[in-house]
Amino acid sequence: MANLYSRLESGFPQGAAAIFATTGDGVALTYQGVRDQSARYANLLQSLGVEPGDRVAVQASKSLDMLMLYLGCLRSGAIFLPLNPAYTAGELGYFLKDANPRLFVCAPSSEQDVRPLAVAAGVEHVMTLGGNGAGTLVDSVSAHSAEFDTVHVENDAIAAILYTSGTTGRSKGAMLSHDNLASNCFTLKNYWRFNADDVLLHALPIFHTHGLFVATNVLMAAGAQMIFLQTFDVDQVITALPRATVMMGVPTFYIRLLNDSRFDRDLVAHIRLFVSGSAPLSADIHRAFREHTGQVILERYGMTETNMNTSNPYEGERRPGTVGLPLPGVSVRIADPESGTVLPQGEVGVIEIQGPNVFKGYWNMPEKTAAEFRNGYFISGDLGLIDADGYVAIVGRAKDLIISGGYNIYPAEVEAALDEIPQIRESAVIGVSHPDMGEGVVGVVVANQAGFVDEAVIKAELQDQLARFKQPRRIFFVDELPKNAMGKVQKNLLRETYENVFQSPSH
Ligand code: MCA
Ligand code: AMP
Repeated sequence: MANLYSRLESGFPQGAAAIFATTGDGVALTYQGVRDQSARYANLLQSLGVEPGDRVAVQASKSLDMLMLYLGCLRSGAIFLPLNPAYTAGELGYFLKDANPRLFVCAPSSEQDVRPLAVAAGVEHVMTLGGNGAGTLVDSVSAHSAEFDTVHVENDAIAAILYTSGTTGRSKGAMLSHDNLASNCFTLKNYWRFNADDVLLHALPIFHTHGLFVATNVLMAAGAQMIFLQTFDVDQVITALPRATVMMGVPTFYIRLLNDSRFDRDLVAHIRLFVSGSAPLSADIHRAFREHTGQVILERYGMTETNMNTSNPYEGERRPGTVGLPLPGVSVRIADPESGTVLPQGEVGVIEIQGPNVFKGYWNMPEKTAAEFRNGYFISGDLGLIDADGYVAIVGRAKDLIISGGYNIYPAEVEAALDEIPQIRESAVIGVSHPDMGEGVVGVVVANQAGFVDEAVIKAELQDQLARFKQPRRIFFVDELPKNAMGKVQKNLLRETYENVFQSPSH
């Protein structure tokens, strides 16, 4: 099977002027520029001794250079490993040790702090990349040739590793092959009718499946163009929408747009598709969006490990509160969480997935990988049902997971950080309804008799331990945590107690 880049490139428009991306600053990159720059990055990687299968880790701001580095990795057979810039040094140290990249690319502003971590992890090369074209990586790449013969890769060759947290213990690196990514992006291109006339509004981060693979790969497969914004900024998005034909986002994007008086029917009348995913889009927001704009958001469902699994139809009913139908080639079934027995239609169970989209396993964790498959299906940890018309609805989670603004937060990781604080005896972390982020993180703690501790102290302690988005936005003190007979914290009771804490506008 061919390299993903070769498969994407075969759909690139031929004309020298065909635009790939325009940034918020008006900088344009053509498809010819993509061919040339990705070749330069592939040559640079080879000159550094990066070999097929070597990891190239990147923790930097969103930029077109970062995307070209991604394509350079594909072309040279290296494994692209993007990391959220919000991760703290402690979190980063783990990823570098675990993935052992040959090259680590960081922001110029953090080089001094993170270089020692890279050295300690045995990383051979450290280079820098700023969001504005600055840094040693960009300086070096210009000296390289714009000619490169994209390498042939084996069927299961890994194209990227994306870390996902887990309900217990350490983050796991999900290995995605060239075939995984190619199958999903061509399926989505056809399902969502992407074509060379499309202009995608891209305001997502590019260190996750959504912004990197779903948005960028699909766009390239169609030879379409994008408006490439640094972050989701309502003003910039509203300015750009008149030039776009498609937008992809997490529910928070659509909630924020609906709250802005400039966002109206006329502004989006020409848009052919709004896609939502990464977190539940409530049926209320779906309906409010339709009433306000006349546009019916298309909700789809995916995971880092599987890419996209289901989608509401392009033509046909997009049902609020559902994630649509299994994508062509993807098999979705509902199983009993304990036994794995497939349940009758309409019953609630754990969603299991099989198909060419499903990843090759967790990096260096064969046992964890084996534990998450049964009978050839990947166990998603999401609870759902399939209705009589085949639509999948997600009704809950078997995994203890919080999704805030489209980012996953595992309570176990936050609890471990809280429990490290000497003045805390024990803690429980829950997600409760948040009007902007969908769910917000709440910490409930029992203080040690001996020590005095308040919310400010705890927040200060967590600052260097956990990425900001994982930190509890509210912390409550209790004398004891509610527990069942087995000694397990009853999080459902805590969720009831604190369900309204984010309902005031200040949060
Ligand atoms: C930023 N903060 C957050 C989040 N983002 N806190 C909780 N949850 C978040 N998602 C922190 C900031 O550091 C800041 O901290 C404070 O919250 C307020 O920031 P604010 O300006 O309101 O946030 P923002 O910068 O506007 O970002 C919100 C956002 C962003 C636009 C929703 O988080 C985002 O782009 N989310 C998309 C995530 C995504 O792409 N997920 C896809 C995963 P302080 O006040 O201390 O400075 S892929 C996936 O899930 C699967 C495969 C799928 O199906 O797609
Ligand atoms: P991640 O591990 O970041 O890839 O997140 C994957 C998880 O996001 C899934 O297991 C779901 O719990 C959740 N998710 C993604 N899309 C949707 C959606 N449309 N509705 C509800 N949950 C979703």
